[in-house]
Amino acid sequence: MPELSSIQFNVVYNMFSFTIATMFASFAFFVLSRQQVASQFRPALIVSALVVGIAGYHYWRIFGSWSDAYTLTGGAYVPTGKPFNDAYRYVDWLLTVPLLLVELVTVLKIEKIKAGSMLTRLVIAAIAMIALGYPGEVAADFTTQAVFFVLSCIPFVYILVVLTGELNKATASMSGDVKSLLSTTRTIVLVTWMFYPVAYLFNMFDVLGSGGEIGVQVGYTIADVTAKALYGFFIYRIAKAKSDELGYRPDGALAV
Ligand SMILES: *C/C=C(C)/C=C/C=C(C)/C=C/C1=C(C)CCCC1(C)C
Repeated sequence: MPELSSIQFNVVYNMFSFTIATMFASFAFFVLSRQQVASQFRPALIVSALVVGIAGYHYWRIFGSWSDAYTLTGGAYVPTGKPFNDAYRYVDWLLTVPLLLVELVTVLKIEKIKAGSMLTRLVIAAIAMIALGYPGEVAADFTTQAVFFVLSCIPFVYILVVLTGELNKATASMSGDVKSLLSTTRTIVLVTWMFYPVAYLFNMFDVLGSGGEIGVQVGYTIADVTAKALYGFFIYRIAKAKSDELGYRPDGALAV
């Protein structure tokens, strides 16, 4: 592990801290706004809450691991010898990526049988993508990093192709607010998921210095906040717009 300047160490430290706050605040929001949507959309909000709850916990552990991995000596952050644990992130993805797919399929209103088999294929591809990414993430040599990058991109491209197709179909079949919200959600998914392989490349090509460590941590953190919390908020808005269309009124609200 390379030595870090004070700025490098603190950028990552503060971003982890901000992410913990965002994930736990989002957890409270998704739990508390359940009553704002009709009952058939509540499972999607519960899944959103699970995703940010799991991620908040893992960021707490990642934050601790980062603090333990360095110590301030003579104005620079030097490695303490305790390795920074990358595995928290990959374990987090193994749990949260399938849940994010469940969230999306739940609000898309695809026939039950078709949704089930599609979800199974997507989840298998997601697990393959993450499992193939990990050996490259922890490898120190360029060749290993590049080989596992390419392997992981195969299921990744499959997921993007399937999701884009389904989202385009679903968007075309909807109207009004739901349509425009769904089209924004599609953009959020496609752009934020692209961020992960890009952050991985930051590491491979040592972007932002210090062996690529800073670039990759900053990239994954921004991607996680948008792919989990912001995305969850759009899922909530889709559920709310669909509930409004159905004439649902939250308890105690005036029917106007
Ligand atoms: C909440 C976490 C999410 C949405 C994580 C998504 C992760 C990816 C799309 C990761 C993709 C990768 C590649 C396509 C190649 C390099 C290795 C990975 C695992 C970073």
